[in-house]
Formats: sequence, structure tokens, C-alpha cells
Amino acid sequence: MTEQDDLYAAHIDILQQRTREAVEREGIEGLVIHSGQSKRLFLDDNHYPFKVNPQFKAWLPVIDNPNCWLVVNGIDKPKLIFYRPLDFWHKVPPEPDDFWVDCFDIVMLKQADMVEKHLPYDKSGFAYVGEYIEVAGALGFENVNPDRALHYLHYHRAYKTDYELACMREANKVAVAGHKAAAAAFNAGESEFNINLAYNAATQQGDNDVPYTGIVALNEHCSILHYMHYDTLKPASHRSFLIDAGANFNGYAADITRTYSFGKTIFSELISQLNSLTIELIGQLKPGIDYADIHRSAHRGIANILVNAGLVNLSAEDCVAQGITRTFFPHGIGHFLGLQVHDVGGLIADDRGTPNPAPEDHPFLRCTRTVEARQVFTIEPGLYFIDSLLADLKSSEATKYINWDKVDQYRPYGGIRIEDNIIVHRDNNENMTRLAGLD
Ligand SMILES: [Mn+2]
Repeated sequence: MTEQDDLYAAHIDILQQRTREAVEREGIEGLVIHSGQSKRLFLDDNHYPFKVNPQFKAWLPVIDNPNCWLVVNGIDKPKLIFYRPLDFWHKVPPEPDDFWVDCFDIVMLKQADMVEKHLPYDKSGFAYVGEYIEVAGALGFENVNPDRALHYLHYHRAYKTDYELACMREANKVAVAGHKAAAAAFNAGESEFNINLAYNAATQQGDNDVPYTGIVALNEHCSILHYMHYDTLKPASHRSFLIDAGANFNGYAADITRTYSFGKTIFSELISQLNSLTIELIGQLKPGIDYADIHRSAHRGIANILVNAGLVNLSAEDCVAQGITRTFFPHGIGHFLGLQVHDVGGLIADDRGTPNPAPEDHPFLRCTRTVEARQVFTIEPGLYFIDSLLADLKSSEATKYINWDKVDQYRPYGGIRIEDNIIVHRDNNENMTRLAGLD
């Protein structure tokens, strides 16, 4: 057995225990987990890129194969129904022969609509877990995506197994190679489109392979939080570059952001201060604290930077109290990371799914959990010059505290975000992004 085999076998043991508890709470015998289906475009014969059910890829690193099924009850060896059609039009997945195969009883499925004979005969004891409710109905499942079981699985998914942590370290290494190539392309004066190509080439992952659409923004575009356009034209000058881009390893995500200045400018000093804040906030992560406290702490840090840069004529404390930091930092400080880039379970208080929503004054925060060992977070403070939010600030009472000439000097740079991926251990934090060699 290799180390990977050991880690993976232990991962499956933990999923089995969680499944056992989830099905007992639901009062059923087991779960039937559907990988998904290929979705056709309206009035067309082409298909959308396939995105696997995360509950399926939690079990095995098969992320590109629709019409597969898992039958699990937490006791018996999991049964995998593996789709392998006779098809000369498309690439057929190879016969399973990877490190994970020994953990499953595998049966092959040649035709998607012939799955019935491989599923439990009496469906009343099983719940369907997947997106295709009409398929579940046609197969005779009455219990679909049961809340109690899913809440239990989602809550506990926050505690990553050693196998999952190993996958996430690898995803960070792949993404870091992409970030380095992208920074070089920016310094060479490339367009957003070509910078993205450089990222894809270095990661060997295409736009449909990465866990989310990468943000590759030059100059003012850095102020658009979810800028998902790749401009093919080079701008007249390169001032700033924000890249929020990840990578996928065995179905697990990396989610990294960096911001660069072209040469030494007033903006590079701001980047360096935000970088220090990122490191400081990561240092505050530890078991027992409330993740939302890191978010509040980030607002104090942003206030300090705004005051030091002469953007706001107030004490840092008053800057936060007046709500001014929310103009410059309008998103959450981070989120769980794992099988999904914004991993589930961040806004529930317990494994029954009791809601624990974001605080009213910080509605975009994606995690309110108590920080514990084995959780993986992003920490991603930002500082932006967003025209619409600045206009609101200008027309508010607080306008008198703002040094608008200074604000205008920074607007052409757009904004900054710096995001690392952190494993919280009992005694220390592991910054996977920095350890993979990205400053
Ligand atoms: Mn993120």
C-alpha cells in the first residue's frame, strides 16, 4: 500500500461513518448518489460542460463522468455503478484502474437508462441524492435530498480528512504555478486574454477544468469584484493586475488571489500594506474563535490602511464606526474551501442544520462557524475603488471625512485583493499558498 492508498482508505472509512450516522438520523437504509447528467443547450445538440454532484466526488475523484451512481449505507462496501457506454462519437472513460478502485464494488453501465437493475429493488429505504428529481421519481425514489442527512454531511464536511488536505495542497501547488506564469505575462505587457492563456498553460487546466471562472483584471477592471471577461485588447498602459484564479486536484479546489502594480507606484505601497494585513488576519485564525471576528478585525485593518494612506481623515476606530470601510471592503473576509470553492456548511450552527446567518451589517460573509482544527479557509481582505460605492459615499454625511483627491489618484488602479488558503491545525496554521511558493 502506498501512502496515498492509506490516506484514501482512511478517507472512505470516515465517509462511511458519516453516512451511517446520516442515514440513521433520516431513518433510512442508505443513500443513492447520482453523479449527474449531461445538460443539452436549448434547441441545440451541444452540451454544457459537465459539473459533477459534489456529494459524488466526495467519494472518488471521478469528476467528468455523468450517469454514474453510488449506493452507500455506511456499513457495506460502497457500490459504484460506473458509466461506460459504447460510443464512437465521444471519448469513453477508461475502465476504472486507479488508486480508488479497491474501495468499491464496481459494476459497469453501458446504457444510462438501464441503471434500474443495479439499484436497490426496494427504493422505500433509500434516498436519492442528486440534481435530477424527475429521474429519481421515474426510478421510484420518494425520498429526495433529505434535509436531515444532507445537513449532517454538510456540517461534517468542514472537517477535512488527511486525504482531502493532501489533495488541497496539490491544488494549491498547481494554482501557484499558474499565478507565477500570469504575473510574468502581466509584466510582459500582455492582454487579459493572453494572461489567462498563460495561466491555463502553466496549470494545464482549461477554463472548464478550474473550479471557478478565473478573474484576470487589468487597471480599473480590478475594481469589479466578479470581473469575468477577458479583454483581448492590451490597454494603453499597464498599471495594476488582479488575478483570482484556482485549480482543481481530484475534485478539490484552490482559490488564490494576488494583486500587482506595474513598477513602483503609490499603489504598490497599498498592496504591501494589504499583504501585511492578510498575514496578520491569518495569524488570528485558531481553534475556538468565531470566524466572523476575523471579518470584523479585517475592517479595523482596512481602516488603518485608509487612514495611513491619507484617504480618510478620521481615527481608524471612527472610520469603522461610520461604516466607511464597507465602501472600500464590501465583501466577506473568506469562506470554507474544499470540494466546492465556496464549500458548504459555513452558515449552520450544528449538524441538524440550525441556521447561523451572516450578521445583518455584514450580509456577504459566507462563514459564521467557530474555527476548529481540520477546517480549511480562505482569508481574502480587499481594498477597492468602486465608482458606484464611492458615489454613494460622496452623497452621504461621511463625505466630509474623505480626501477625494487621494481617492481619485487611486481609482485608475481599481483595487486589491490578496487571498491565501489555510489549513487550521490544532497547534498551528498551514498556509498552503505561501508554502507552495507564492509571495
Ligand atoms: Mn475566495
